[in-house]
Amino acid sequence: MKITSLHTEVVKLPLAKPIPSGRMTIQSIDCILVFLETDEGAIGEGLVFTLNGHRLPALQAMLQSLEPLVIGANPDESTAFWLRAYADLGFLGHGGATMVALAGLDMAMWDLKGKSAGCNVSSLLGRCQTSLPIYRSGGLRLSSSIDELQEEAAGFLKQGFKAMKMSLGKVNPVEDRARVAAVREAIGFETTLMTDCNQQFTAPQAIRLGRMLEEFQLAWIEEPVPYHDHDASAKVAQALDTPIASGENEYMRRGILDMMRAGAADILMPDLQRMGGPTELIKVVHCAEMNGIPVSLHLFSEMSLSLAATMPNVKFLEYMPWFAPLYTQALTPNANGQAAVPTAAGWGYAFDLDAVARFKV
Ligand code: SMN
Ligand code: MG
Repeated sequence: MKITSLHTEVVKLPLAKPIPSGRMTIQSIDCILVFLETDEGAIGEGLVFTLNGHRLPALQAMLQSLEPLVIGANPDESTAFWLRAYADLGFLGHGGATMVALAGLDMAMWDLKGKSAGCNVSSLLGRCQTSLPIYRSGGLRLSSSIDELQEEAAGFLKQGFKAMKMSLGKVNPVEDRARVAAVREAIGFETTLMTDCNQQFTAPQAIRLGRMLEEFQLAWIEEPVPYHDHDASAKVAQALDTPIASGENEYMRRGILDMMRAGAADILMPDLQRMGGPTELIKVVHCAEMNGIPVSLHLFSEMSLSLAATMPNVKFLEYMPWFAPLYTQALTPNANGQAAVPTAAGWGYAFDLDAVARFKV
């Protein structure tokens, strides 16, 4: 089996309401869909994205620049392709657009591996879980009033979610505390509640806020400090009983290894596109397992689900509704608030080509 063509489509997913997040406001989610076709007629799919269309042409050009390496590659030898591309991209660096582009191709390659074997990606690696807890992300934002927070949280419960994440980062910690209290009041203590600071605090600020929030039994406090300041994150993790989660902004094994060595996070959150795709993500998650560190995979739930099914230390998947319009099948929580691992070949989630045409730029 040989890859005979690489095709990319750019789609823009506008948000009904802009989302203030950390130091930026998200207006649109701009994806590059990757299609790899083989000489046997199979098509493998991958998806990478950027926010607000920023540097989308650069990312697309980066993907296309790998065409000479991917054409002729055999998906059964995906690690060989990955290593060649990794080495080839090294001069520009193993982070940013280079690794995101590699991720898009590697995702499509893994889809092809499953499709050519006639099984889900989870079967290739060996499942240990058939469903995974998912949490609703993308809501409960800093811009919402207390009433809106409570209404939205109750709505997520009605949709079947048994876990959800809210943003923190008000200037006055008393305000953040009141907002968490309001969400807890709306969802009770049986629902899992995560929080995300999106790097807004210094270590002393985060420790102070974290202490004020201990009584709310948060599943975790995410990215309390700038993502690269592993020492500061470790200080926060040591000072608080509430687990600290981080890792979505790090690239490749080096970023995650540095975090592990520093004790920067109790829960690691590798991101499929920043890991350069499944080939590296699998190694990183297994490395966390060997070090006794639980993982919650960041975004990309439609693909992460099949990988997480084979990883005993993945305790949660993030469900961000942004990408749902692009797929033929919806990812929804079952009665236990878990997402069932798909059984269809490849990722088990396929692009809806009519929708892709509608969102195409
Ligand atoms: C997040 C990540 C990427 C884009 C938007 C929001 C956020 C999360 O940090 O963890 O969901
Ligand atoms: Mg986050």
